Amino acid sequence: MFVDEVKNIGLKAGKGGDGCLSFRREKFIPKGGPNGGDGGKGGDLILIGDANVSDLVEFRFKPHACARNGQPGMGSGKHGKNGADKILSVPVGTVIFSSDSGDMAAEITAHGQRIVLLKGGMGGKGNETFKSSTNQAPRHTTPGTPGGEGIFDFVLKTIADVGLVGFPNAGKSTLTSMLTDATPKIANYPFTTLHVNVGVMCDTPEHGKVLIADIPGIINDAHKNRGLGLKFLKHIERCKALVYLIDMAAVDNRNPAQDFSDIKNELSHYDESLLKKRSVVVANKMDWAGAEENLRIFRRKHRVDVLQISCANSAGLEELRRKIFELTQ
Ligand SMILES: Nc1nc2c(ncn2[C@@H]2O[C@H](COP(=O)(O)OP(=O)(O)OP(=O)(O)O)[C@@H](O)[C@H]2O)c(=O)[nH]1
Ligand SMILES: [Mg+2]
Repeated sequence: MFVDEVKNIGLKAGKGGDGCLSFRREKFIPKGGPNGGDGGKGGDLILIGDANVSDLVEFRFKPHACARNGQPGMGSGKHGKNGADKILSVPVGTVIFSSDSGDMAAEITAHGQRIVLLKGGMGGKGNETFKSSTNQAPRHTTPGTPGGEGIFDFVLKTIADVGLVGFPNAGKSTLTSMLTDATPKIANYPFTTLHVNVGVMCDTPEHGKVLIADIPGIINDAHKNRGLGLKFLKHIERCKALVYLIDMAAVDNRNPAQDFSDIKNELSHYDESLLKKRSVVVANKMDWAGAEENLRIFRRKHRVDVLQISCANSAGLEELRRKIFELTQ
């Protein structure tokens, strides 16, 4: 199970410990003076980006977490212990929204990034603090303040440079396996991919790290929840560039020209700005008999540059690599 969205996660930071009311009581020392210590600070609720955590499944099964409360102050001027922080490891790319307002509260975009989502309460003051020349025996203390709390929705939006979009069976996962270190499942039937796969295409000083995201295929009327719907498009929202992968084998009476129109139409239903991303249109399966003819028909309808490849014989893959570097610079 791959979980990329969990709603209504109840989170709470720790309350500050109360200040203590106490006086020194020692033999032969009458009126020993105030010695109530301060309360400890409440623990913070902290999020840390962890590249080894791949999804949000943990929160599906445990949709709540709280940090520890601070301990109350004690006599003899002792401070209460601070409450332990609660640290939640989340996948890189997690966006946190307030469930009530829908406003974004935080975003984790890097491994090791640390965000205090909710601050623990302050410890209260013990009566020792209030001692002064005019008040030698204060009976005043303050309570610890409450920690922050709230209900949040966690949404994982994968961070990749390039997103692959296309109809099911177009060869997105095959291409991902050829260009990157990822090993997604590949099969000759639609909806083989059921969640996002991210692969590293390169990691060099010259080009930096280039990540490619392979998502499940989109079909016509996906915005009406046909097929797997559009919910996986959140994983390409943050990509710099898109690769439109068109299946030129066009078996089962597919129409590549129509496929491209449909994909763009579905993307625009999700978010028009996806269509404004830098992109390349790639004709796959050019090894197939009839692919050339299908491409000719495609070109009559769409006046766009098309890069021809075949994952079966690796034709055009080097050129596509170069194009991807260009698009992601
Ligand atoms: N002849 C030929 N077959 C290809 C080529 N690229 C992919 N295939 C085949 O097409 C089929 C589908 O490939 P996938 O990579 O699983 O397709 P996908 O786009 O990831 O499909 P979904 O995950 O269902 O959206 C597999 O049988 C592949 O072997 C190609 O260039 N030429
Ligand atoms: Mg696939």
